[in-house]
Formats: sequence, structure tokens, C-alpha cells
Amino acid sequence: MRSLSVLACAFALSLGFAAPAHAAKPRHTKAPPPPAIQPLGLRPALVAFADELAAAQNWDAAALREQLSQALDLPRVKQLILPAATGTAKNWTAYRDRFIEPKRLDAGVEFWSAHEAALTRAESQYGVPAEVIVGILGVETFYGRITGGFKVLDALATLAFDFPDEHPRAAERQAFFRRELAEFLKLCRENGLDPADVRGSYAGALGWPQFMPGSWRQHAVDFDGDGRVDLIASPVDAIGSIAHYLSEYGWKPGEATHYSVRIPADPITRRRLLAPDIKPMFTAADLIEAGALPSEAARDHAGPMAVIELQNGPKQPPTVLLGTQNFWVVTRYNWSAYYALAVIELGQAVKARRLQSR
Ligand SMILES: [Ca+2]
Repeated sequence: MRSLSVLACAFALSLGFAAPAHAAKPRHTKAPPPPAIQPLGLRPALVAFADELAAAQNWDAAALREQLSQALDLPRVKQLILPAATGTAKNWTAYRDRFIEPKRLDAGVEFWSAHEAALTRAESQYGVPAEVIVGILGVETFYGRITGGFKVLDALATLAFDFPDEHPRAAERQAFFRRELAEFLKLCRENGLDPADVRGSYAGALGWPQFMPGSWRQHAVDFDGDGRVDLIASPVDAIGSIAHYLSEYGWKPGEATHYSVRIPADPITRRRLLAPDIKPMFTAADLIEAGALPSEAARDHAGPMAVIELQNGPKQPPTVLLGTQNFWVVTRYNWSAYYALAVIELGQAVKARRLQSR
């Protein structure tokens, strides 16, 4: 699973390299030199990892030690993996506007036209609507335009062996990246890729759909029929793989992703309704009993729903909606309600624009 904010990565990529950080410094203050970039070297955890993986896979341990010890310890990757500073108010409206904008919509319409047959086939094979696949590809990589400029070997090795201690879940995340590094090395060997050449996000997400290496190996499919799975060069493999991924996580064909709702102002009730977060836990009857007003369509919905609140900054009221199982499935791609709603709304907007332009 991905559990990793590729979206945050896309943001970081767009923000991180653009800001002229030194512009406001007074002349006499010398800017500190950027930290020197060094190889990771033969540190004990890396050696143990290399030896264990080489033994399990029947690879040359010395060669693997050498390859990993030469990977660069990237300070930028360690900055980007840290959570955003607290006190930054979340803002759904601002977030939405970054994705649902004319250039991305045009690119989405163009992508849909170019790959209509594959999208239709994915929809009939996996039950996942074309617009959801189009929404994911638009948010993840702007239809293949922004797939990440980091050397994945360096990025994953940095996070596997020099994960920043100040991260609130450092041990767990470092273990995750060690597993992903192993998956990446296997993936490269299976697909004839040179690990030193592969580029992706700062967190090691790859190709058109930004799959982590483990997700690639587990969920990706050869959807263009050329006999190999290639998420880096084949948008059609990306289309099939996204649909397969969502299907494996329980996408229900024909079910809506979300409904509108009004929930009571009473803070205790709100807290209770919002406590399960994105996990669908309440039936329409539960919600009505709690004093909420689900839409007509939500009242007819058979399964459980989640009450989802998206902040709109400190001054505007939050956006509240009911997420279904399918909304939850989109969050398996990236664990964020903001992400899921951006994907869904981008897909809907591309679909509307496509119909309009016909
Ligand atoms: Ca293929």
C-alpha cells in the first residue's frame, strides 16, 4: 500500500524548488552553505540489510553492499518527508483550486481522448469509472508531466538508512522505506531497469500513477499487452494498474463516492460523527437518528458512510460530506480526504469539459 503522500510530493516539488529562499537576507549575513551531499557509506544497518536481502534473493552480497553504500544521502529528501509545520490551517478550497484549473482540465480532456479505448476497457474489466482513473492521473502527475526528479535509489536509501529522527513516526516510516527499497531492487531486476537510472518522487513513487515499488509489484498490470508492466513509459499500463489497485481495495462498481449532508452544530454530536474519520461507520438511519440531514440519495444508500469534514481555513466554515466505501477506497491510494475529493472532483470536471467540447 502507498500510505505515503505523493500529493504532498507534487506540492513539494512545485513549491520547494520555486521559492527564492535567500532573497530577503540582509547583505552582511552570509547564507550558510548547503549541506554537502555524501554517499551513505557502509553503515551497519545498510550492511545488515544488504546481506540479508542478498541471501534471501541469492544475489551477490558484496555488489549490493557496494551499490547501496554509494547511494547518496539526500538532505532535501529528509526535509520533504517531515510533516508540514503545525499551525498551517488546512484549506480545501485552496487545495481544490490547485488541481481543478484550466490547464489541468485541458490536459485531462486530451488524455481521455487519447486513451479512451483503454479507459473504457479498464472500466468494464474492473468496474472503476474512467473519470476516477483520469482524476488520479491528473492529481498525481498532471498526466505524466510531473513524475518526480529524484533518483529513487538515493531517495529510498536515504529514507531507509538515515530517516530523520524528529519525524513523529520515525521508526515505523524507516521500516516502511526499507521494505520499499527491497521492493525497488527486486522490481528493477525483474524489469531490466538499472536502479541508478530510475527517477521518481522524493519518497520513491514511480511513473505515471506514482506507485510505490511494492504496489507496483503487487498491483500493477500489463494493460497494453506488450508482455511487460511498465508504469514509467506506458500510460495504458498505468490506467489498468490504477483500476486494478482500486478494485483490489474493494471498489464497488456503480456506487457513488460521496453525498451531501448537514450535521448538527452541537459539538458533542459532531465529535462523535467525525470520530471514525474516513472509515465508513454510519448508516443513513444512524445519521438521521443523530440529527443529521443526509441528501435524498444518501438516504437510499445501503452501506455505511463516513462523515468527512474538510477545513476551509480559519475564517470559512468547513465542507462536510458523506463518504461511501468508494470514497474510502480512493484514500487507499493516498491517505487523505482532501486528496480523494480532489481526485473525484477533477475527474468529474474533466468529464464535464469533455462532454461540453464535443
Ligand atoms: Ca505493458
